[in-house]
Amino acid sequence: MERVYIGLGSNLADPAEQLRNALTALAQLSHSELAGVSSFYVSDSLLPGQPRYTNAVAALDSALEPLALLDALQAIELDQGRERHERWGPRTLDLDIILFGDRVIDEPRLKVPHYHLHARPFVLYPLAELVPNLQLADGRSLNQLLAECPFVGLERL
Ligand code: A4P
Ligand code: MG
Repeated sequence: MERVYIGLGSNLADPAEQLRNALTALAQLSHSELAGVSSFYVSDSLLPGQPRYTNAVAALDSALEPLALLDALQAIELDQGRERHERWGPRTLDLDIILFGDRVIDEPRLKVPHYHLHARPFVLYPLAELVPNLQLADGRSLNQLLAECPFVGLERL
């Protein structure tokens, strides 16, 4: 089993309900155990003109290989009515693999650590609830990233 952190986001169709449904689906994933969930946070979309997002981070212990887990997450997204129109468009559910153990993955379908981890308070602060003293594979600490990414515009539910 490896510890995986998954970012959840939704800004359509009752976002908090979307996140709760996604967590139920994650808890039922094969070869995996849901190990923890952060609080939910609401913030403005990074793109103007979109509804506000609700975000959270989940800790999953999984024996799945990274691409198999990505397939499973995309199946959950589709199950919950995700339609891909424009990149960064509004979505009923977005599931991102933030960290996968200590692995650094650079494949066409999967980049880990997630490429925007360091710049996104709605990922960093929920992650810090679950693992406050996290060290990243590149040597940076989560505390360092938090210091450079103020808790601005985030509302903890
Ligand atoms: N992919 C590569 N690496 C990963 C990974 N680590 N985890 C690939 C998951 N997927 C990964 O994703 C596009 C492709 O990325 C996937 O097919 C997968 O193979 P997508 O979910 O279809 O597209 P997307 O989500 O529209 O693009 P992207 O770049 O993932 O957008 P983000 O980064 O998710 O940003 N504002 C707030 N407040 N909260 C948000 O959550 N999210 C976005 C979307 C914009 N503004 C936001 C939020
Ligand atoms: Mg995504």
